[in-house]
Amino acid sequence: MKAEANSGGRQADDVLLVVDLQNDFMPGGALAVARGDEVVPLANQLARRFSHVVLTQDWHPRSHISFAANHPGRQPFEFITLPYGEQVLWPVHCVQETPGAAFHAGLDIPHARAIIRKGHHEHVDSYSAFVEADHTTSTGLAGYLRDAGVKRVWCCGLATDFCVAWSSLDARAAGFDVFVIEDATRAIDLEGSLDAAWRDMNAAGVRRLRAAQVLA
Ligand code: VGL
Ligand code: ZN
Repeated sequence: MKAEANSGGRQADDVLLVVDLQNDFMPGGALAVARGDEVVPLANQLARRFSHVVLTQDWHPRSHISFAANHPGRQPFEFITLPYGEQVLWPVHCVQETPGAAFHAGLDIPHARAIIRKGHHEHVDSYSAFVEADHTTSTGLAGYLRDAGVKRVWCCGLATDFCVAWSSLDARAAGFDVFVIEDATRAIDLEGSLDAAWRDMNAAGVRRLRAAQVLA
């Protein structure tokens, strides 16, 4: 990192995107990510270096198409093909207004400016905070960030290989410089998904760095 990027407080053209630090993704949750809780204090620490922080929140209706329970005879972690492409079938998770969809109690980012809720359309999943899985429906986040003068998007949270990866790839596609703070993420790693995600992120020019480089 250049010294300039390590200068403590980040400027108006930076945003920290804190992805899905919700109870259902924590150990003991419905779609637990191993050691996902370890990311929470680090996200809090990182957030203190950014004046602009946006949180994302996976926010599904109970009838959501990504839930194996809504596909008779199917089990969690199977793959199916939907009109918009391949979809992993997940355990029921992050149902709107349930405790599992709430942010981890230790998340402490009072100055977060916006919360992007995603996956709220019954028939379309959305790992990405920018564009839903139909590759068409925008959440509005890119326009919001552009209007706020943001040029660089710094990502942390869960899960590295799903919502963090898809969000960072879409942030790149929207023209932002993108950084994934690797040790402030944890992965699901389903059938090689973590390696595939890093391959895609590297190919897209997403920069991979450690929290210490941001906090230095
Ligand atoms: C996520 C699977 C399903 C994530 C959300 O936050 O990475 N993964 N829904
Ligand atoms: Zn989900």
